[in-house]
Amino acid sequence: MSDTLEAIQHAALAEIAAAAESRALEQLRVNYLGKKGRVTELLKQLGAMAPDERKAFGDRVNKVKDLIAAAIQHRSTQLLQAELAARLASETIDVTLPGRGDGVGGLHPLTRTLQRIERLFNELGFETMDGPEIEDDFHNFGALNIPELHPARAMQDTFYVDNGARVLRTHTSPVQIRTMQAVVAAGRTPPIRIICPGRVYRVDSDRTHSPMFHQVEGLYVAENVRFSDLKYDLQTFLSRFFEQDVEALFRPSYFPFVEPGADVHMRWRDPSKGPDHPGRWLELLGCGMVHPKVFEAVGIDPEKYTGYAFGMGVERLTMLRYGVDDLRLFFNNDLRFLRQFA
Ligand code: 2U9
Repeated sequence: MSDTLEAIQHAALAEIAAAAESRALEQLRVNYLGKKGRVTELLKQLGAMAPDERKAFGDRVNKVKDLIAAAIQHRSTQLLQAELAARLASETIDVTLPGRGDGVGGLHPLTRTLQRIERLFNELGFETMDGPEIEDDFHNFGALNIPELHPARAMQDTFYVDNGARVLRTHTSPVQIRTMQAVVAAGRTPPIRIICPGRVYRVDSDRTHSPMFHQVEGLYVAENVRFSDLKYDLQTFLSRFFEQDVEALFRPSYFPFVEPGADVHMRWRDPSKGPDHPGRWLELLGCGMVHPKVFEAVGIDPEKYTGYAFGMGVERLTMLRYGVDDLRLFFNNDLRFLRQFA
């Protein structure tokens, strides 16, 4: 009997020491100490023994049982620590590796053009102003000499809000109206020299028109402002914007809010046709002398002050400067297009 007990103890301790993973150890616990384990089977023999023999043998078996249990516990701790160390070693991440998303981004081509136009006019003494994109009828149409039922309203069809009580502005001109009103209301007088960049809305959509686009409009009001001032300032702006001696042509045109009005064209040469080819006239923007009715609408005396105004489409100028032939590319958010300007 006692040989068997010693043999069991010896075998158990050797197998426990040799167990290479927690699962094998658990199997050993079942084999020796489980319900049908080898140590448990020995305890079952106690019933058939004489009382004095039973106590002595019971004590010995229990000691072996405790010994094996302690050995399993000890080995289990060792194995868990080793397994943890192995996992930590294999699952480490190298925090010094470079990250994947290291692109720096860039400004949208329209933003670049807007900032460029704004900077050039700021250098010519224009202050930047902005205003609401949802406007009332007076600021978008009435004050600009576009009465109800005027055909110019059809040309500037837009999106109506509040059952037609308000509109998405069709140009940034309401900002100039608001600025002049604010000057009058504050008891101040011209000169006023401002540019108004921003989003505008019209019912228009094709390769060169989008229902939302960007304008920069300018206004200069003072005593004795003349058409020649307008020509000089626009000529200066265009040459700086296109970084060349732009040859500009002012061709009479009609806008309700200016009189006289003009479209400005520049000579556009195709390099492949050589320097002697006359090129063609390309329309860039519109302008004119502020209509007296506009001054009357905001309470400025048209006998004392004159002014010029102009308006340009930012998408159009961006297309010309960068050679883009489809305006919708600006709004598709295709990185293959946008990256070229970053
Ligand atoms: C006030 C008085 C007059 C602004 C002007 C134009 C001519 C013009 C177009 C250019 C391309 C609009 O974006 S576009 O389609 N604009 O041709 N704009 S005069 O005249 C004003 C503005 C405000 C108070």
